[in-house]
Amino acid sequence: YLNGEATPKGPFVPTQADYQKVYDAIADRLANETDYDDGSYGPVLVRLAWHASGTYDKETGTGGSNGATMRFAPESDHGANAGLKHARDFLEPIKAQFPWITYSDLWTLAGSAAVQELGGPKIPWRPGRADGDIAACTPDGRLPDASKDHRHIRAVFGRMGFDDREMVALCGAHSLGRAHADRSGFDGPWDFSPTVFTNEFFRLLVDEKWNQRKWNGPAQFTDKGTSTLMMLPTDLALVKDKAFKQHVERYAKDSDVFFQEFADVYVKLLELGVPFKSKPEDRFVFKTSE
Ligand code: ZEM
Repeated sequence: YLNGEATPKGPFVPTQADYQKVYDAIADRLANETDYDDGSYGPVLVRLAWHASGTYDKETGTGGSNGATMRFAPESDHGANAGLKHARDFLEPIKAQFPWITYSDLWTLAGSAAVQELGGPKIPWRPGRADGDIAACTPDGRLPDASKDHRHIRAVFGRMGFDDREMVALCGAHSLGRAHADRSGFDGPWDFSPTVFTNEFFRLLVDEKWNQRKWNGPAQFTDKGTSTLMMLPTDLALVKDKAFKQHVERYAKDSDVFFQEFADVYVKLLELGVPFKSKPEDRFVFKTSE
């Protein structure tokens, strides 16, 4: 055994230090693999964790991050998951290095690590997810459709168990990354710093004037100032709906409030439907890399 110690009797039980090693390996790989989009795989890792979790249905208890069923078709082929193979493939060397971690724990841990490494708040995380089989794949249509309005947002996120405030906070993840014409059909970044987690998405929603983009693609919006940014119809629904808008304004005004409320609801998202044996107070807070 390692360092000539006696062979341990029971199965390997990873500790917080072991999960920190997984975190550190993800952070290293994020720092070294910069040949992607705006220089970081972080945004697409955040999206993988979200799409693995956001299939949850509180009525039936089906879906959620437990299971990592996006490894299988048909779920991997659902339109909403286009492009997430880049994130899953990015994590394969990590899985090979730490074969004891389940895919479902790895994908959510990576979502937590990516937010922290891109300058966002600490995302406390705990293990306990088991990988499922193909029979646990969720039906298509559980994730939100960007061409829809406030009623659709409330229906989809309500099914997961979120309230208005939580829905708005979660959508602040659009501070990160971009849309790809060859994935969703939409195109462009939401803000000027797509690899840094900030409240800029909310500031732009409030401060900019957004016009419908004139192009052949799906209806999306572009900023009047530079015409380089974009908003989805569902993003603009967050300022068209009064109850949503009050939270957009709070987050635009106060980055600390956004960071705190985002962290709480992203932790909740990543834990939907997981039959933990541990308690919330047992969550690990990972050390962010220097
Ligand atoms: Zn997104 N998202 N999202 N989102 N998302 C995209 C990209 C990213 C919606 C949506 O349709 C889209 C949340 C909520 C909602 C991220 C995180 C989170 C894209 C572009 C679309 C179309 C995909 C592409 O072309 O690559 C809708 C309709 C949402 C709610 C109403 C929530 C919640 C998120 C996390 C907590 C992230 C990080 C990206 C950028 C991915 C990348 O590859 O850069």
